[in-house]
Amino acid sequence: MIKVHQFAPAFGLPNASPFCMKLETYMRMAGLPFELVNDGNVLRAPKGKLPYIEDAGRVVADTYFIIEYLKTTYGDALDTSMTAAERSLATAFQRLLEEDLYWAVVHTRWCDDAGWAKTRQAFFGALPLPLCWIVPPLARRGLRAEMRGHGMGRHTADEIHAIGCRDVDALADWLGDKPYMLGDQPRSLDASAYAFLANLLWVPVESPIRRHAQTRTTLDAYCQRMKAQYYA
Ligand SMILES: N[C@@H](CCC(=O)N[C@@H](CS)C(=O)NCC(=O)O)C(=O)O
Repeated sequence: MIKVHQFAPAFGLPNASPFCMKLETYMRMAGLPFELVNDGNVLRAPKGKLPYIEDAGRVVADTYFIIEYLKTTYGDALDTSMTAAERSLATAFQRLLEEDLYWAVVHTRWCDDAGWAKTRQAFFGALPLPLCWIVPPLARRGLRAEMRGHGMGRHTADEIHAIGCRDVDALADWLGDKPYMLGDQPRSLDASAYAFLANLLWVPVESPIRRHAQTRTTLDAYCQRMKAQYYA
C-alpha cells in the first residue's frame, strides 16, 4: 500500500495544503490504493515539505516527482493520450497554480492579520500550552521568510491581490464551459486545478482574490464537479 504523508485535514477540505490535496486527488483519479498518514511531520520529509510517499521501500518527495514515479510504476491512464500542445498547456497552468497563485493565497492566510487569525486557529488550535503560544509565531515568521525568498512577499498586499485575480481570470477564461481543464477528459492537471481552486474558494479566509474567484462561477461549478466525481 502506498503511504501518503501529509498534514491533517482542516477547514472541512480533504487537505488545507493544496499540494497534499492535489496528490490525494491524483491518487483517486488514477484509482491507486493509498493510506493517508496525517502526521504533518515536515522534519521527516526528505525535502522539508509535505506531501511525500513511501512505496515498496522507496521514499519520494514533491508532488511533481511523486506523480512521475506513480505514472512510471503503475501506468498513466490519465495523461498518455495528451497531445504535445496539451502537455505544454498543462505545464503552464500547473506552474500558474503552484508557483504563483499558491503564494498569493499563502499571503492571504499567513500574512494578512484577519486571515492569519483563522489559519492559526485551524492549524495550531489543538496544540497544548505552551506550544500554542510558541509554534504559531515561529511558523508565521518562517512562511514570511519563504514568501520573501520566492519574491511574492516583496509586493504590497494590493499588488499580490492583483496578481492572484489575474491568475483566477486566466483559469476561468481558459476553462470556459469545458467540464475539465483540457476538455472532456480528466487529466492530472485537474488534480492541481481542483486542489488549488477549492483551497481558494472553500477556505473561509476572506480576500479580494477569493471574492473575485467567487464571481467567476464556473470555477465553483468545476470544483463541485470534481468533488462529486472523486470524493463521493
Ligand atoms: N513543490 C512541492 C511543494 C510542497 C509544499 O509547498 N508543501 C507545503 C504545504 S502546502 C509545506 O509542506 N510547507 C511546510 C514548510 O514550508 O515548512 C510539492 O509539489 O510537493
